[in-house]
Amino acid sequence: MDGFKETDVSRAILEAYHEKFTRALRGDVVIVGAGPSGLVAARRLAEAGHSVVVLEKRLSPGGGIWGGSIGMNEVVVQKEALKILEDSGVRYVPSGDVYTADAMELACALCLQALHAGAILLNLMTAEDICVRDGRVTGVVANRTLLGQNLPIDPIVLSSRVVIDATGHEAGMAQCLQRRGLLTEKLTGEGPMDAPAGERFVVEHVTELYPGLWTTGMSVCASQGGPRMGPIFGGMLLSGVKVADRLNEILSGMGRMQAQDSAKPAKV
Ligand code: 48F
Repeated sequence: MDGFKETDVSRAILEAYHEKFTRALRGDVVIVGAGPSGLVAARRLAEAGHSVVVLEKRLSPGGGIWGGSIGMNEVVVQKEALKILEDSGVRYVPSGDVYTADAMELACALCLQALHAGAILLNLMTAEDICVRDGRVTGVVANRTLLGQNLPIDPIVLSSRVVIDATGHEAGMAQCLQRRGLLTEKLTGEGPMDAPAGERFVVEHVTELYPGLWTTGMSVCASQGGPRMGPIFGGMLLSGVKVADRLNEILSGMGRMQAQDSAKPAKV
């Protein structure tokens, strides 16, 4: 147990993280936000053979799952999304017309499944801006959480063929484009609470907001005026599946990116 030096610990972390971060610098998909929609999309895209990086600004991935409703750590899921729970090994119990699952179990399972599928997850990493070249999103500008926001420290760039805005209520990547006047339609922000309508909206309106920038989860509602819906998660999970399935089709059609400079605009 004591046959190592303290510097061995530091070196091991530096080398492993350096290797992981180097792989993350260029890939098929960058997903900003490790909430339910982003993690489901990450797993599905990675399982299809795409290189996927998820950036999460907080210490813990899982987004809004952990807190359930006002800190009661249970989440509600509709029957249409039960297969996603089953595929992730998450247990659930019926409750009237819906089902409940332990929030901790769901957050941990989605995270583990995304990692085991091959996605790289970088926490404490805030996507602070987006890269655009020739009218197409080509990656994100990231900085260490708390660092770039508080000190004049330059960021780092991760390039990808597509970026998914899975930032939840913030719709952060879409906001970056709006600030530059690059979106033809103004972001409308979320509508008032209407859970059944919101659950439909978040799946039906998954879209490419700008060439190379897709939305999933609550950022779909936040960017296109869909209603908010509170602690019901079936729509978030299915929204992650939907964006992954759309991108699997598109990315497969385009072939693997050898170099970002050679990426061509997606036909959607
Ligand atoms: O908010 P979040 O869980 O998004 P979601 O997948 O799910 C929404 C539900 O949790 C809930 C709901 C249920 O009905 O309405 O709100 O749409 O997860 C978004 C994640 O993105 C991270 C944030 O910390 C959270 O973990 N995030 C937000 N902005 C950034 C970011 C950013 N600029 N860079 C990196 N991570």
